[in-house]
Amino acid sequence: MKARILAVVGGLLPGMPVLAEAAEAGAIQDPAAGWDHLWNEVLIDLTVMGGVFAALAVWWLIKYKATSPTQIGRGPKLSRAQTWSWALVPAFVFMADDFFLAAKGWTLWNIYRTVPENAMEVKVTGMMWNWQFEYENGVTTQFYPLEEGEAKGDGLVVPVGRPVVLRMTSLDVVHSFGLTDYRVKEDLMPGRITYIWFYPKEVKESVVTCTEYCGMKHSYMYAPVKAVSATDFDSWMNKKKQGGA
Ligand SMILES: [Cu+2]
Repeated sequence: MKARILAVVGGLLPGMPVLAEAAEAGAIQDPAAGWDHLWNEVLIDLTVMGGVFAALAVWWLIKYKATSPTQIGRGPKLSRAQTWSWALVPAFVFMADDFFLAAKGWTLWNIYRTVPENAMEVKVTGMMWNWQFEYENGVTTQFYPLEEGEAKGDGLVVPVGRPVVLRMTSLDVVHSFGLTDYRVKEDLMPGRITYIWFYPKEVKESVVTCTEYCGMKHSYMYAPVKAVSATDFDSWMNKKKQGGA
């Protein structure tokens, strides 16, 4: 049923391949692609609506400009039906667009909250002031930026082609895991486990930063997120296992 609703919503307008694609059974939905798609759509909507209002305002300013200082303006005589139409039709058009975007936002939010079954799980612990990543096999990595502009540790290494779910908590204060490249962000709190997932599709290095001010060395709280090929990931993991978790 949900898939059918997604397919109907996804098929409403051309240029909505992401949501239509999301309805395909078993396909991994990339939240980042959905986020970009919705963001672009909001920008286009704002531009079109802003353009319409600006053009009308300019046109009316010129059309109804007073031609002499003594001129008294006169409004057009509208019937009751015309009055209601002018009030309701534009309101309906713009509200319909708002609700349409809200519905797509809701669909995207559900994608963000639904972790794919084959996702690789990594436990993330945030603390003043570094990140710790623990893999399912117990291997743990950290990342410490040092005073001299150098750093220690691997950060988060993930294989391309497999979704990654992060189960996160904090040892002390509220931190926030902000991974812009994958369009994800979620808070970490002591005594509570929160989660987000993302889908690395190509080899690249990104940076996670703490996006909640957490004290003196908040700006030191960043770490590399390396998406590597599956073979590189396996050999990295084997080395880690040999070196002791
Ligand atoms: Cu922090």
